[in-house]
Amino acid sequence: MFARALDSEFAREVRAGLTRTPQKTLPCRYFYDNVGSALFEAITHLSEYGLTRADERILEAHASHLVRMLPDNVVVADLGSGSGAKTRRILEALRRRQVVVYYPIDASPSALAKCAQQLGRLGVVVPTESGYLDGLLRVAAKRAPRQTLLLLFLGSTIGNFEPAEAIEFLSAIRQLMASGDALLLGTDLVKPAADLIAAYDDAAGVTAAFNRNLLARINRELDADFDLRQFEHLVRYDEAAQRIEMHLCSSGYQVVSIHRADLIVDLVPGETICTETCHKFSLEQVRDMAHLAGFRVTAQWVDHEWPFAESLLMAL
Ligand code: AVJ
Repeated sequence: MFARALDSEFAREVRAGLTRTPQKTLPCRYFYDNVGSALFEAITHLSEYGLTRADERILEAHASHLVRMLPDNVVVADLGSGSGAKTRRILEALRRRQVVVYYPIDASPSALAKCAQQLGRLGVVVPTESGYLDGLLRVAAKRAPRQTLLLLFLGSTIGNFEPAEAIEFLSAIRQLMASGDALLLGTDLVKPAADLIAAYDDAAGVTAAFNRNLLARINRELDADFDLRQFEHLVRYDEAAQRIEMHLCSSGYQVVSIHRADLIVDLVPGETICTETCHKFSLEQVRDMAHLAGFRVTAQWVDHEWPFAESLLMAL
């Protein structure tokens, strides 16, 4: 009882996910500790994982056009900036016409430090270490009346939400924006199942290591005794739901103690823990989602090598 009163948010979410029936789950946002962020960075370089390169190609090809579609005097905020590599193109285009002020928002201090270091030469970088809505609230409070906010939500992180949650999240963002502000939304598009499976189950096993690291993190931070060798990386594509699912599959009967979450977990052979779902979209689904959340869609750019879209949304 007392131990629980002192629980961290991480401990509470792990306990809630691992006691869920019939499907145990873990929240994917905890993938990104320092090891996990480095593994994700490695994933973005894999030949099977075309998503990040597609995102970058679109920004490289269309950043100037995008900036021309915005009013003067723009400030840029970035939800889940990571190291900010993709954002560089936009800041470079913007810098040709105005002073750049850039607010990266990320939960990872190491990612923010890298971001400030890499983009600091392009303008004033004001890092915010926090969750998405919290960070946006803080940035919104700092902006001047005549400034237009360009909010970036790249990399198809929106795909981690269930469809109804995605609309709720975009609506919540909309509430923190002013009419006339812009949101650039990156979304991975539906493509052949084989390409998607390969992207999340790469031959070198980097994604498997990324997945298992979530258990390693629980071992490290919550004093648990997961045996990582007893868990298989498993990837499924649900065609009807248009989503990739990542699981960790128990190879035998196991009992795991997670001391700092005050929890003992039983697993049977073949039982899985669902660690991530990544929804894929059609262009029309992105537009519908945007409209339901209170935005107008003013442009959509598509990469055809790895079907991916960047949509420019204006707050109504
Ligand atoms: C960062 C959520 C966009 O869904 O592709 C990559 C995360 N997980 N490989 C994705 C991820 C496994 C990624 N997002």
